[in-house]
Amino acid sequence: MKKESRILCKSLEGKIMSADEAAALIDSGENVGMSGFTGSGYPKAVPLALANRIEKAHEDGEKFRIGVWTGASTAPELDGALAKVDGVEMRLPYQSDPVCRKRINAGEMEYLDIHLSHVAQFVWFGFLGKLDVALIEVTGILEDGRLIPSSSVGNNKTWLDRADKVILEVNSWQNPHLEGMHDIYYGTHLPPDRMPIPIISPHDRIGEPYLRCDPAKVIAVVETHSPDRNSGFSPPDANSRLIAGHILEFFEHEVKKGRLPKNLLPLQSGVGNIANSVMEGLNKGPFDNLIAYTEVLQDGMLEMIHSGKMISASATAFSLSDAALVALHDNLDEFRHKIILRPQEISNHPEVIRRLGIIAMNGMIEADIYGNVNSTHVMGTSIMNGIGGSGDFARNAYISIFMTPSQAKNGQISCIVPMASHVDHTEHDVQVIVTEQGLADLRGLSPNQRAKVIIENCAHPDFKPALRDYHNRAYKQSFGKHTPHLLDEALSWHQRYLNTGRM
Ligand code: 0RQ
Repeated sequence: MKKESRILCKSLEGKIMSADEAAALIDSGENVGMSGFTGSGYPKAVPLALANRIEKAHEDGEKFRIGVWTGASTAPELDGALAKVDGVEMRLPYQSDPVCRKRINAGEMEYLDIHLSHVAQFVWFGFLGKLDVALIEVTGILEDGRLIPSSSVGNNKTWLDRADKVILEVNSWQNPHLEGMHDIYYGTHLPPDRMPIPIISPHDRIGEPYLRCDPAKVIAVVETHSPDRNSGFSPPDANSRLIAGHILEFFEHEVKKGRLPKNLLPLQSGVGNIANSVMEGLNKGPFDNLIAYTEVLQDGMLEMIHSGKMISASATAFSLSDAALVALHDNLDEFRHKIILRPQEISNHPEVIRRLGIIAMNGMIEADIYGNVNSTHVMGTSIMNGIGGSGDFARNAYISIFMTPSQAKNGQISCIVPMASHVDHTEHDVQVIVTEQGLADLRGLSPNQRAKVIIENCAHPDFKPALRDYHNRAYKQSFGKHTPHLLDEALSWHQRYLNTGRM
């Protein structure tokens, strides 16, 4: 498809305009549902133009802020640019931008950190207020106004359905051969009329390859030619390799015990270097015919599909390095039949995750000795990114695994602590914890049994004595012995190390 042939809908030809003109159609106070998920498929021109407009308005003493709703994290041209000019009143549901993070933690920007599977239904329920504008990147527009989605789907279907005004960015950088890879399901209804989601196997297609869009709602079409923000992965370091090794060994053990089939169960893998290393480990490991039912497709999974280790992957977005992107584009005809991109309300659907029996593997900031996991807040108060889809998967998985190096900040902080300073995943949703030190299988264990296994198998040797000491004293002195704690001491753990100069 040539650049000029990507807008085939005649009635939209008159709506083609510059990013500045499109940005002028967004008013202060509006909630804008933008495309974008882990650096792919986000609008690349209008948010920048809007940031310029907001900056000028602020220089003129006029307040101009909008609500920014997305699929998940985006890029400096969107989150970074709007946060820099203090243009965001409320951000939801997930971000990972340093400028955004700074503003949120300084109390200058509101941030609603919610489960990714909740977003679409909360918008339909009316829980989040009115959605005014949908600003969506697409690969192309068909004659009848339907849209060829881009490199992520996220919440685009919901934004297009619910917003009064639609602005489309048609990005000719996106590969036209993405057409046919997406599966947009239009069968979700509101309670009490909901029906089961008819996905029986992870690779079932249940919808349509295009996003429906009423051309009458489209107020602007902007043509762009800009790359996605691709994520570079560092080659697996020693810790990631060890973590991957422990997980592979655990899988082999589970297969031997008959608790997992030989090709495992559908895999979900979180974002980041460790998750990517686990995928690399699986690519070299003994398991064949693997399947993914996940949220984000990273390099490691793409390699497994290419090598034949993995037969199919269902996700809502790509998050690839430059090299992997080239491989994707070079082999898109092969990948299109093996990869399905779905709306995030389906990729992260609790009912489907529970039924398919997903193996969930996610990163974390810290876990406490009883297995409560903090995925989001450093020292309990500063947001890192957000819960993303980790809760959707962890709560409903067949086995929920959380992984982290045992220490952060060059060994100054233990990632195993007496009491998690913020809890995203309770002890009830965490079956396995892994660090480079080892793996703690928490299934069937009481809190005190869990504490022993987590400390002995996962904590770094430098921190083991203090953790054992805490648990022993808590067991003796605590009012209740079921989950013993010394409440005054537990949450001052980090502070204690700060005072002794270890942090
Ligand atoms: O900070 O970059 O300033 O050095 O946290 O830590 O070790 O690089 O690990 O990239 O795997 O991220 C939980 C953040 C882990 C991620 C989290 C500091 C550390 C570093 C990153 P620096 P690492 P990762 C589906 C799944 C929630 C969303 C999710 C995440 C930075 O996995 O956002 O799971 N998860 N989604 O130094 C202080 C500690 C720390 C710490 C780490 N104990 N104390 N700082 N750090 N542990 C995908 C989506 O939902 C889109």
